[in-house]
Amino acid sequence: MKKINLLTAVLCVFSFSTMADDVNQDSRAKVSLKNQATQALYGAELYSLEKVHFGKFIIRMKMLSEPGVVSSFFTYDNESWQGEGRPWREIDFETIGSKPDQLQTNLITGNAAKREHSERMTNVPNINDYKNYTLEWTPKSIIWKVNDEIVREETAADSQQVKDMADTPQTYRSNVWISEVIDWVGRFEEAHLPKYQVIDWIEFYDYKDNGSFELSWRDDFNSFDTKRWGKAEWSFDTNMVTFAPENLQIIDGKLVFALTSGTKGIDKADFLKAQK
Ligand SMILES: [Ca+2]
Repeated sequence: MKKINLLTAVLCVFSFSTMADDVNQDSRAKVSLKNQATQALYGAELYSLEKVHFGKFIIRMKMLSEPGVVSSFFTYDNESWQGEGRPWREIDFETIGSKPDQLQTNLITGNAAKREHSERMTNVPNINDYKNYTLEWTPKSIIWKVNDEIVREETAADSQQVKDMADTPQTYRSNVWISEVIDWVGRFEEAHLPKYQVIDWIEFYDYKDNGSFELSWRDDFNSFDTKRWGKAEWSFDTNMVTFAPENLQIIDGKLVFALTSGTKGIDKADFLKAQK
């Protein structure tokens, strides 16, 4: 009897640690209560037309930390969602609205049927203010910085995900949306809308074989460059908003992403008031 108890105890410890490693946005989505809305919700997504393979991004951005909301900049292999053995490839900066001022960094590999996550949370005070977000992606490492301070570093020596990420060129994207998964993002308050995420500028640096980065382009968003960017018009599983081109507009040299309820579009006066 004693032996059985000991065995049970060992198994419990083992399954607890396994479960802890597996708790992520996908596992939470299976058990969580869901956010509700009374009207259609709209968000915005910017996506690149080109792909890059390694490089450095610096994004001057006001993220949106708000219950229920995910605000992001990320790289993504566009074919990931299709599954059928295709790998999933994604590197994320995201706010997670469940707690104020939380930045989630994540690598997603595996495939659509079983995504591998490595979510990490970092406290970033006043995350709703402008900050510089830097992503450095090389064959050897992936580094996330906020205002030039490293908040996370993963190396190919220690992370299979960093090795896996190196095999596929990726697009780069930014979006703001509302997740139905309360256990992940918190309880959404429809009355808080409209809300805004803002990008002032983005720089991209090519990765050189000698390990250095070289400035390739900078976009100040004084106009919308249709040769570089597209505006999404779709949604996806667990996302309560539809991405609407009307909710992604340039206002006074800033790229504005709006979350709205009931109607699409950005009320410029409301946006400017919200920036004060
Ligand atoms: Ca600008």
